[in-house]
Amino acid sequence: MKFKYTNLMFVVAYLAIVLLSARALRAQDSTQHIEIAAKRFSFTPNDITIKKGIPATFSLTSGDADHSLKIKELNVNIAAKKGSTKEVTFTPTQVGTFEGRCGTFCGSGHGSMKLTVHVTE
Ligand SMILES: [Cu+2]
Repeated sequence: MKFKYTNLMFVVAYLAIVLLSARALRAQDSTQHIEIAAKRFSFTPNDITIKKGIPATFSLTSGDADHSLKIKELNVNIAAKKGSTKEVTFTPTQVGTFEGRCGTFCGSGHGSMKLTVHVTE
């Protein structure tokens, strides 16, 4: 039987597409990266939704002063000095709505410096 080069190329191309899309899907699912800017007296964004069971990286950048972010139930506690960025990676294990607060006294409005994290299925 005559070897059909074009058929082989078709099979190779098909397998490459299948493998690459599987890898792209995995990469998409592998980490949720959230950048959070802290300044007196708010976080931006202040309403974040992440998925349960998928690692999340929170990257906190402090602008005008030292700030931190504490979310007790999610075991998040990161402090970023003025002008710097700190990261934490964690995997949420429970669905719910959780409150995060600034844990570093940063002035008169410090107590109102909050954000909300929703963990969904
Ligand atoms: Cu503060």
